[in-house]
Amino acid sequence: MTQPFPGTPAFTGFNEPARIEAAILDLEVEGKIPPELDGTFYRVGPDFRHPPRLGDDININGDGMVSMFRFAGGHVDFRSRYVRTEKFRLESAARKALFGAYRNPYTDDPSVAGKDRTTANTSTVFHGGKLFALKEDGLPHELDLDTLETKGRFDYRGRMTSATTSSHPKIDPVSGEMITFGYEARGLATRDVALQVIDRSGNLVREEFFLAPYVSMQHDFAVTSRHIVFIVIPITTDEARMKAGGPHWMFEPERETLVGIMPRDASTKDIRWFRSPSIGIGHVANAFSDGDKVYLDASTCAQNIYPFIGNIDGTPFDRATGVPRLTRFTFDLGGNAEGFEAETLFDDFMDMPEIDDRYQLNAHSRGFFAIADGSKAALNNVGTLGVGWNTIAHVDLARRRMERFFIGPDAACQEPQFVPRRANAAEGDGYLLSVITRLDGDSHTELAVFDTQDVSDGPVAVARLPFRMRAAIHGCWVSGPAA
Ligand code: V55
Ligand code: FE
Repeated sequence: MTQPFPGTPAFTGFNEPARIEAAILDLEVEGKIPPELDGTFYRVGPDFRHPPRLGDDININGDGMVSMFRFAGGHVDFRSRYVRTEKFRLESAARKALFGAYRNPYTDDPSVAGKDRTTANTSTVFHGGKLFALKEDGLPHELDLDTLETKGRFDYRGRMTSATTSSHPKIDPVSGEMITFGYEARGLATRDVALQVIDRSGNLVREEFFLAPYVSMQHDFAVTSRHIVFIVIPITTDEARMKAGGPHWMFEPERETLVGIMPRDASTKDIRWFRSPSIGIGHVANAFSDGDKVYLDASTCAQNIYPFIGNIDGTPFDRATGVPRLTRFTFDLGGNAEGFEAETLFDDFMDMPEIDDRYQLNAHSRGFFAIADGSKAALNNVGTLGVGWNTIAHVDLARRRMERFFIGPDAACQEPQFVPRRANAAEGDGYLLSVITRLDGDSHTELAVFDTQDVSDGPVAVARLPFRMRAAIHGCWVSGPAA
């Protein structure tokens, strides 16, 4: 590489690109890895392969770097590898960035016109016996479960006709189906949304298109045992703006926030839209149906939730109205009201929600989060999604209590992953895995294992990498030995 990375926040400190593809047998462990932990923690995040074409960039535009921690018999093995997207292959051959701004093909080198821009950098999912890396602007990329080699872009044998599919699919623990959706489904800035259902064996069995009220960053959605919930927040696009080299997304608070709910066994024509003045709804922890009510637990803030997205009136990102808090929304399908209720469950600055996946789509009482505790020193404000998480939390929703652990100064933790202690363990009883990066003079990344019974006691084991990784975003746990 003949050019350095820029000295901007997205490329320095915790965000400095690492670009390390590694295979390490038996990580050094402090403490004791619980021997019953048997399976693999996969994750993916943005790690820029090349300096950005336009001089600077936003974190979420980095190339997808997948990593895996495989647990067996008290040992942990590690592997990391870039997803070989078309973008990655073209740019690697050229030894430089050819693609420009996030989701703006008008800023690309003409030599890559029409090529697949996706970075596959946001989440991993295991379904139908296959592991995928996901990004909401493209199709899934299938990965080898052992080597992380990219098997290729996956379109469900031609049956997925949408151009996109979400980074936040939901798996029904009862039927084994995966329910997901793609937005901008018929190309750049299109209003089309595709509802997609994949059966437990991995066959796409339903793809139904509808029009969103307006084109919006639909980063997450929700599913219950009986309903599907689409979320439209006022982060909007504008093709003329993109043509002029501007950003794909801007926050436009004059627009309403809309939540569309349909029965799973009905058509997208039956979506009923609930509405409110602009609020920011981000990651979904879970949702469930009870009688005529649908309950949705999600990270919510008053206005723009993403620091990396500009406000359309030119004002800077406002942290005061952008703090995500766990909020329970209630939608009443029994009445005729267009509004809905919102209750803040905790006042903490928290996001990256996880639950015990055995309770997905059904009533849950436990949750796991990353918190940015502003009362502690050394908060890094430029983590991958614009926040430096410094605290891991296990939340008891029934009692409105939480147990939390501050990971120490000069450190940032990532989305926790819950693993049940055993197949029939009680809800939330098990282990919590979180990757932590420390920049305290001995910069490195480590994987902390907490017992969910005693999160506030700190990790029971820490597996240490001999280098620093760039932070990942979302991941998944695949139980059992190597495939
Ligand atoms: C988010 C993350 C993304 C993205 C769009 O968390 C939204 C929000 C890592 O990429 O492309
Ligand atoms: Fe996400």
